[in-house]
Amino acid sequence: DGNELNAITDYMKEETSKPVSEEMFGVAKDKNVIFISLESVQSFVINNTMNGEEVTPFLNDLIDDSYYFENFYHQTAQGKTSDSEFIVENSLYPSPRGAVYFTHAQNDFHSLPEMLGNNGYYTSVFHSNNKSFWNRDVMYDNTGYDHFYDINAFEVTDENSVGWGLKDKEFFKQSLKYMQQMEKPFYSKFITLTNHYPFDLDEEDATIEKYDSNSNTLNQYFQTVRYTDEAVEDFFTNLKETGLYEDSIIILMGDHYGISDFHKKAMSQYLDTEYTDYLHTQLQRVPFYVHIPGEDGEVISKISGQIDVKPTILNLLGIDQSNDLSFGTDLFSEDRKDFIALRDGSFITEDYVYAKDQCYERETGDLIDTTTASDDEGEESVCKPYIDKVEKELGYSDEIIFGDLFRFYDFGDE
Ligand code: GP9
Ligand code: MN
Repeated sequence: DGNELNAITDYMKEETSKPVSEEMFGVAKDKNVIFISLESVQSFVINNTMNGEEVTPFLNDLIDDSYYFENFYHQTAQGKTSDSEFIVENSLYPSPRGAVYFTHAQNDFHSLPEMLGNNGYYTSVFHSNNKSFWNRDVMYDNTGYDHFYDINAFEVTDENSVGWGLKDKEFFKQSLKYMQQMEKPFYSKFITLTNHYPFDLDEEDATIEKYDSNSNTLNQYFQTVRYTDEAVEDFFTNLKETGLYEDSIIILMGDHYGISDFHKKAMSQYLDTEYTDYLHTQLQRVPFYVHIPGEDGEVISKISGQIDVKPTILNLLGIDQSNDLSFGTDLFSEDRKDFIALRDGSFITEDYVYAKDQCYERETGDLIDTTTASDDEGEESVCKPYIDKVEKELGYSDEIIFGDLFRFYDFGDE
C-alpha cells in the first residue's frame, strides 16, 4: 500500500540512489550506446590462459583503453539472461523465483529504454531468437523499446548456425546494415548466443584447444568464449569501418555464469585451488567494460554489480536522474553503497564475502566465522549487519515488483 511504498522510496532515496559522479556527467552526451551482452562470459577467463594460450586476446587488449571493472558481479537468478536485462535496465533485483520477464511483464517500470526515449534516443534490441523467448516481446514493449530485431531480422541457415542458433560473427555482421540506417542517437543492445551451454562449436570455428578435465562443458567453454571474443573483435573492426564507432560508446557485460558448481572438480583443477563457497561467490564475477573512443580508461577494482549499470549509463549520457529510484549507484561515483547483494542473500563488501552462513575475508578467502554458530562470548559476526541490510533491500525490491508499486509513484516525467 501507500505507506509501504513511502518506506521503500525513502530508503531508496537515502541509501541507494546516491549522488552521481559530476566528473563523468555527460562525457558521452548524445553519443550512441552499443551495449553488448556477452552470453555466459565470466571474469575468470579474462587475462587468463589455457594451455599457455590467452583465452580472450581481444577482450584482454580492450582493457587498455576502457574502464574495466574487475570486481563486477552478476546478480541474476532463475531468469538468467532476462534477469540480467531486467537488472541492468531497472536497477531492481530479479525475482527470487521465476523470471520477472514472465511473471510481472505488465508492471509499471521506469526503465532505461523509456528514459532514453524521453531524451531523444532510438532504442532497440538485437538478438537472434524467437521474440517470445523469455517473453521479451511483451517486456520490451512495456519498457519502451522502439524495436526488437529478433530472429526474423536475420538470415539464419544451417551453415551459419550452431547450438542455439545464429553464430555470433554472423549475428554482428548482419546487424550492421540496420545500424547504418538507424536514427541517431541510438541505444542498441546486442545479446550474443554462441557461448551458451552446452558450448557447442563447429570444428572450423575453433581457434583454441579444448581443455582437458572431467567436464566436457568446461573443456568446450574455452573454445566458445574465444569464438565470442573474435566475434566482438570483428564487430569493433566493422564499427570503425562504417564510421559508427566514433559517435558511440560501447559497453560490454557478461550476463551470468556459464560454468555452474556442478563442474566444481574441473574448475578447481583449472584454477588450481579448492572449491569453497568463497570461490563460488568470487566466480560470479563477470566482465564489465565502458569503452569510450578516445579515452584511456582504467582498471577499477571497487566492488560493483549489474544493479549499478542503469545509473552509470544515465550519468555518462548527461541525463538527470535525481527523480529516479534505483538500488544501484553510478559506478564512477565516490559515494557508493558498501555492499553488492546477490539474489540468494550472499553478498560482497570491500572487506568481506558472505555465502551460506560463512563469512570470509575478501582479499584472502580466509574464513572469519560461521554466522550461525553460537559464540561463547556472544559476539556477532562482522557479516551480521550486512546480512540484515541485504535481506531488507532484496525484500523491498520484491515488494515493488510483486505489488507493482511503481504504478503509485510519480517520477515527475512529462
Ligand atoms: C536466449 C538467450 C539465452 O534467447 O538469451 O538465454 P539464457 O538461457 O542464458 O537465459
Ligand atoms: Mn544467458
